[in-house]
Amino acid sequence: MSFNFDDLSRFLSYVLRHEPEHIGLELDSEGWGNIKELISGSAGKGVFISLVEVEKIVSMNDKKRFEISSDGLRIRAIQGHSTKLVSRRYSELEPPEYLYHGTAERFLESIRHRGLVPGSRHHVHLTSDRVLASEVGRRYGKVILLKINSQSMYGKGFVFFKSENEVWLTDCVPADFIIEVDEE
Ligand code: HQG
Repeated sequence: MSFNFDDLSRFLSYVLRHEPEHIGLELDSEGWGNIKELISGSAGKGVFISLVEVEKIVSMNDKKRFEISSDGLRIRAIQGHSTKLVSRRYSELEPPEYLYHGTAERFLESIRHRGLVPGSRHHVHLTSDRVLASEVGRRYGKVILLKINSQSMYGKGFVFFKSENEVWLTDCVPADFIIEVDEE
């Protein structure tokens, strides 16, 4: 079976963020796994990917989702994990006044009641880029853009992290800090 670049990139997201055991790959708590093991484990599942392709996916990735270690031996997803093997440390940072989260209309009732929760991932994902937030929400249906009063959350003691690829992360966003924005 042949895979195009996007398929391979999605496959890397799947194993490095969610199911490393699918290819028998070990990840440490910072998300690092051995590239040779990734390549051989993938081949064992019929996904043939060369070292050059891995390097190309990492360097050309639109959201800089992956990183290769400075010795060239290991690879990781920077954020977005759901696997319990990984528990990354990120830099704690004061957020801007507002951050954005794109979601689907069908989740809105629940979000109004419970606020934003991480679901299967380790954090709620936020961005300073409202266009990007809308694109993320669109993946799940009719998009709703939520503006998060992040500075006010921070003032109340909520902790924010920023990943190396500029994604803002926090444990939860209570409904009081969420403003529903009309995109049009
Ligand atoms: C929703 C992309 C019901 C939430 C992006 C979202 C991101 C609730 C979905 C990264 C809820 C979870 C993550 C509640 C939250 N009730 N639904 N109380 N609270 N939700 O995919 O943030 O392209 O796990 O709004 O850039 O959409 O993959 O999270 O719709 O950084 O690199 O539950 O994925 O990056 O969905 O996306 P996800 P997300 P990549």
